[in-house]
Amino acid sequence: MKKLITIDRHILETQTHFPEATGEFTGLMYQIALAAKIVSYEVNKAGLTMLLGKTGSINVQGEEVQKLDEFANNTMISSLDHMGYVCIMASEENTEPIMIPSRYRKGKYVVAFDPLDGSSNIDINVSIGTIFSIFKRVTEPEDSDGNVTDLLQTGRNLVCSGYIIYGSSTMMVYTTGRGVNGFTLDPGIGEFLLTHPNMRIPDNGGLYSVNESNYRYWPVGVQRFVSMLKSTSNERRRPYNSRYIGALVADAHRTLLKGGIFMYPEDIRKPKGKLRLLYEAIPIAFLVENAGGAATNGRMDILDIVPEDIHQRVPLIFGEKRLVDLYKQYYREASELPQISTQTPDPK
Ligand code: P6P
Repeated sequence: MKKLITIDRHILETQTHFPEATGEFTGLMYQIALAAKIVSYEVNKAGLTMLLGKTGSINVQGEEVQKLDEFANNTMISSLDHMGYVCIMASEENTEPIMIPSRYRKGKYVVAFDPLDGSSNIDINVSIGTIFSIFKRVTEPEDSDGNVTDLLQTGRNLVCSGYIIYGSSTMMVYTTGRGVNGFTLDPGIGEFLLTHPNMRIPDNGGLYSVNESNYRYWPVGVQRFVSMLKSTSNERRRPYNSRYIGALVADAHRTLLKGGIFMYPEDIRKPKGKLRLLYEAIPIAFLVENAGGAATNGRMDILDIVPEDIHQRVPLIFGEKRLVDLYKQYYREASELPQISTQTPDPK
């Protein structure tokens, strides 16, 4: 019988890489996997239990909060706040950092997460996901409340990052800096089983992923780069294929498995980009770099950016390193040109 490697066993084996590990990291990852199972169960029956539809409240992003958003957020918080592993958290759904209740012990880890990314796709049954970043606290003393300093760390300090994708099957993909591994939930036994060991981004995936409705607002270098990908003047001598789901976790998962490049550039309407640095760009960038790819904001590595705010937006481009490097070249060369507006004005 083929050896079944559960995520719990894999996490435990990963712990041996951390000589100072006290079991807290393992416990923290168990709790994230538990939250993932609970959210997966609800996502997969949402259509039946009327969890669809909106609660009518508005979150910090100015977006209508859907019931599954709230459920996923509450599940992540309640799974992580009481075990003594965490000293502070941040969530896309919470304006302020999430403090650990005074009745619970504070731990050495810091977790930032997007509890249900792509939630606008819930009602149309498109894959959605949870994304998380795990850091070690940088403030003292160990058993005190964490603070925003613990959250505003660069991706180079990550201990772990990952996502759960709720699609045709539920998968949890994570890295601790030593390769990327994917686990598929077997709902029959309630276990995540190792199905995608040592994920590596394929070269020459021949795919590009971007919302082209923003074309006229992009920097000219981005316009030129995407036009090149769609022409026959690229190295393939034929246009790249376009794939865009509009849910970051789904687009990231496809990029890890099939290659290509994903872009959410800044534009004149969103000068800082749309995606969030701390709990979207940084965790995805850590995964992509550990799978042999690259992630940039157009000028520098995502993992080198120092967050200034827990909800800070950032341009996010990731995928095959060759393509990401080419994107940066187009971006740099165009930015060195005299700045003339090439954005097509909106029709009167
Ligand atoms: P657009 C989903 O709302 C999300 O936050 C990400 O999951 C996704 O990558 C992006 O926004 C899609 O944005 O502007 O293309 O709809």
